[in-house]
Amino acid sequence: MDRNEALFDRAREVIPGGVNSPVRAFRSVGGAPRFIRRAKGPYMWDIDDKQYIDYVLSWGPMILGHNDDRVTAALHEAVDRGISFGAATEGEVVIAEEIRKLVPSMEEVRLVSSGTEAGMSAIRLARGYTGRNKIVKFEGCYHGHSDSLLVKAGSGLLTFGNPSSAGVPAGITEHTIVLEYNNPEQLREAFAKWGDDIACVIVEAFAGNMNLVRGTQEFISTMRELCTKHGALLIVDEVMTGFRVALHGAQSLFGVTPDITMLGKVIGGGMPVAAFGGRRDIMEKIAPCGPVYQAGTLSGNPVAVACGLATLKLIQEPGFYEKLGGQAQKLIAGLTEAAREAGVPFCGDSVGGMFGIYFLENIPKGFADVMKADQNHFNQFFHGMLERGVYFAPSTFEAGFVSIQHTDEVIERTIEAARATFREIK
Ligand code: KE4
Repeated sequence: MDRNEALFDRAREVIPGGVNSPVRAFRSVGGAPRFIRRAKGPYMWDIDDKQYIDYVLSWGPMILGHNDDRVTAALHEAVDRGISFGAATEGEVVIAEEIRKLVPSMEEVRLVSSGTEAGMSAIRLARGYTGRNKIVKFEGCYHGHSDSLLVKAGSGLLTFGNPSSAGVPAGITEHTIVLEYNNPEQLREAFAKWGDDIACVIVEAFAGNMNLVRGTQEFISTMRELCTKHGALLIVDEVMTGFRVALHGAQSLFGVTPDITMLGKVIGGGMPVAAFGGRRDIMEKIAPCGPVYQAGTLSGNPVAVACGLATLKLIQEPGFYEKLGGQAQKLIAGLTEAAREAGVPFCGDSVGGMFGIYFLENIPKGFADVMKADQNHFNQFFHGMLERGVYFAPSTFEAGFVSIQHTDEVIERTIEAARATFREIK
């Protein structure tokens, strides 16, 4: 038994499933998760000191690569001044100004500690601002684990959602309408039926939690028009896409202005910083200005903010996103060619520094397409690559990420490993 397996046995004695977040348990791919001991640049090393090229990057935050010296210097400087005060700090003002500069739709910004908190707060704010209860989300999108959002489509679409988790009362999910992603016609029907009762629509404009699935321009533009027409708020969840697909987020690529935007991951640079923000007249409803309560002991923590701020400064270097997107495209092109040579049905896509790999003939356009992917082929690929020192997300329903440290040499090593792995797939 290697040290990862031994530690996993110990972990399961004291932590549910041995992990602090379910996807880390390798349940859908099988085998023992790797317990990571250190990381630098595009690499991580597990407790057996085995090196991996990392395409998870802490699920997105490590866009500069792990432990960029300039970021860790900012962290050490902040720690030396104090770890947490529970009081206002200059850093919170500076990072809010930086976020507003980069995402102008966020006229005011409230920092929280996780994407879940950002989503939960944004939904409450939309309900408080509009005085309405119904919300619309889309099958395959994930916005954190708050009760209103742990919902699967009802018996038929255009019905209210049913809880997708134990412990969530039906009385909460009955206000959540779950629709098909990329189906603008169905969205029109939902607004025709309930338009004046809908508080908000919440969406990942590029979905990253059913693997990468691109929202269509028509889909995103239609929801903007319908929200405006019916007085509902459009919440664009950019926890994953923010500063990942482009410097100014997915909203800048679609040319759509949300009423509220959620951010996370990159804005913390690997530390727990997330945010929600939007139009001033909406944000002024948030306590202490208005009646919608929201709070957090470690919101805007000075050390976490220092890490996020250092990251946000460095991603603004000229050419950063052209290079980042180029590396993701090289990866996808190389993997696709390797699969073709081996005769394995496979395709891939990328948007900026975010990518999807699919054991399908064609790039998925929605949840139903993604569900047709060959899970067995994915699992063989995942483990074959892991053995060869390449760490992809341990789930076929996750997007992947590159950092600015994923150089041509790193990409080429990945493709070499893939050539050997694809040949083994049966
Ligand atoms: P957190 O509460 O995990 O910080 O963020 C929730 C969230 C909200 N919105 C989007 C678009 C997200 O992708 C996430 C979290 N993403 C997952 C990865 N698919 C985090 C990994 C995990 O759950 O361990």
